[in-house]
Amino acid sequence: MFGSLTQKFQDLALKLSGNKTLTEENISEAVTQVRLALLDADVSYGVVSNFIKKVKEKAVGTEKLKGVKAGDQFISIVHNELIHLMGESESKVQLKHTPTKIILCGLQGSGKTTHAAKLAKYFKDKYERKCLIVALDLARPAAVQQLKVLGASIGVDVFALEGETNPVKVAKQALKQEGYDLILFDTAGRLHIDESLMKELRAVKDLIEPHEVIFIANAASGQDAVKTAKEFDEQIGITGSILTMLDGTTRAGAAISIYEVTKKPLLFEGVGEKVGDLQEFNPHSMADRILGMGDLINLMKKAESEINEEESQKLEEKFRKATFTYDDYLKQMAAIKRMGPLKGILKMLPGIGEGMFNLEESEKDFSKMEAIILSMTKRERFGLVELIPSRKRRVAKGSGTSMDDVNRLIKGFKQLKMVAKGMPGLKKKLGNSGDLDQLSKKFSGLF
Ligand SMILES: Nc1nc2c(ncn2[C@@H]2O[C@H](COP(=O)(O)OP(=O)(O)OP(=O)(O)O)[C@@H](O)[C@H]2O)c(=O)[nH]1
Ligand SMILES: [Mg+2]
Repeated sequence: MFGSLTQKFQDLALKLSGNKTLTEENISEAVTQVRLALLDADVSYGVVSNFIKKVKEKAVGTEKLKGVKAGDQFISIVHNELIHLMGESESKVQLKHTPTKIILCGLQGSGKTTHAAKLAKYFKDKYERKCLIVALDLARPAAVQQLKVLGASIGVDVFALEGETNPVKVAKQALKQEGYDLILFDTAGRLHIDESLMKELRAVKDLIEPHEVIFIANAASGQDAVKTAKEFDEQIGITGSILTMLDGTTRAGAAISIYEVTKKPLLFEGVGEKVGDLQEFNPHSMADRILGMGDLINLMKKAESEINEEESQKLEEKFRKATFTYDDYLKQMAAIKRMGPLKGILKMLPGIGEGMFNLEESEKDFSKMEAIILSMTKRERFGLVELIPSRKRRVAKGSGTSMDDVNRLIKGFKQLKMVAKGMPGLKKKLGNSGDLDQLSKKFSGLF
């Protein structure tokens, strides 16, 4: 997501690592690089200047910590400031009212309709709320249809008035619907902000008296998203934002500056076209990702719901005793597979990223993998005998796969074993962020 930015920050830490202390002189190049990296990622000039000023003050004014490399300390200061820039703590949509009324607004194609469905699914699945989505985008006939299809796919009711052209009238009828805990209003978008759109939104907002007005920001549009957020906030009054299209963009600018500009919390991030592709926004986790630390927090949340605590502990033990077997490998791959598309999940892990092993292929070939492991003898599965070529040929034949497949599986197994063994280093890498012990414990338990 933030590929080039991440690489730049990692290079910086390396360059500074030879220094004993941070001084105005030795950080000047690093500071310039941070400035360029942020500008390159489309963060606005004003936000960058402010950010740099704070980083400089902290870096020069902070006493160097014993045992911490100067480069790491500098990155840690940048990390903290990034968190600060994105709002410090995780913000949640409050569901105190019945019904809680939420308006989604934003420019055309920013993801309003899709995110109305994603939010409904999220509140339904996670908080068991009965949701209604109201179609207030009457400009395009296809918009109502799009919502109905989405609603049906997640089992959520959609309210629409066929033939009606005034969104205020639709909203009025929708508010009379009873039995819902949460009502989400999907509004029309425009290519640019114009007076008629703002007028329509103000009228709708006055009638609905919403608890939240969420701005849907297309992160791929960089600084434009930030300018638009500011404009919507000034004209309509927003209560928070959702960053969408984060899966497709390399310009992190919007992500970084919307909070700074509106002072309204970033609530969620949209990371794909499917209704399940929604994550809670967490400034710590986003800062980790920007600096290339992987996305532990999100991974942990997914892992927590999918991986059984007892099982993780057993596996952790196995790793320590180096008795991790092909059977365990299969079990873990199955657990990871349950968590969602492999690629998305494993990319979040520090040190794995892309390229280490072909994740998409692994997912596609999961059943192949299962067949290969089940074709091994018990001794082979427990790693008691070396898988020499004649054994590999037998396994390939028995599982209806090729030697290449078998070799790939062995390679993946060995790599995973290696990554898992390196896990204690993870704790050090992450410094002192939050529930670290628990996180790294869970993390190593994953494999
Ligand atoms: N990759 C990716 N695509 C997304 C995401 N959110 C939405 N989309 C896609 O973006 C396109 C536009 O999304 P919509 O939800 O229709 O956008 P909208 O704001 O309702 O658009 P209008 O109603 O025309 O103003 C659709 O093709 C969605 O599938 C996301 O987080 N990532
Ligand atoms: Mg729409």
